[in-house]
Amino acid sequence: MEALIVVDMQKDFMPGGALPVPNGDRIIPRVEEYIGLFKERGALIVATRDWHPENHMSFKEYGGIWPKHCIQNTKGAEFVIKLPEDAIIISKADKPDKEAYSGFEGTGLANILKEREVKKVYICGVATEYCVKATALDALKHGFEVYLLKDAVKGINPSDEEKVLKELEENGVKIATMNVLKA
Ligand code: VGL
Ligand code: ZN
Repeated sequence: MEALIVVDMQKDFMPGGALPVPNGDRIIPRVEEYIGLFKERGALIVATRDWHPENHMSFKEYGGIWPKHCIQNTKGAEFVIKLPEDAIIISKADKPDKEAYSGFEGTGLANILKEREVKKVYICGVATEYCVKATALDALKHGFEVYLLKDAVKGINPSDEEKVLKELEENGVKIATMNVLKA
């Protein structure tokens, strides 16, 4: 079984949002194309979301480094992509005193995937050097075969992109694109 993991495609991470990823909106069509492709392949579709309480420790006001973003049940936390009815939504960093960049951290995602006999995971979304990277590395630790969908990720700092992809590859993540998957 395969799973597509769409990381944090939420309003606050898009241009105009509270913690924007430059050009983050440009990958929306490609992410939706991947959702369609993986649905056709019978894969599990997982969408993670940053889901912070109003007083989250990652916010500057509470000693963290980020402006307030993705607060539970607000507009900024809404998905910007269309998801199928049966998509699995994974909410992370939802307690005031714990940060979680990875979709596997404190969410039970590894067990959900293992119960469904998922072996390969394909990862896209934002931000490349934070939540995408942490999710990919955790997926490796949990023993999955991991593919990063290079044409459907964006970073907060675009100049870090090459470095991050190289680091992921060195750790065993495979890089894929739409051309390769459709071939
Ligand atoms: C993220 C910074 C803070 C992310 C989440 O989704 O990459 N980055 N919270
Ligand atoms: Zn966050």
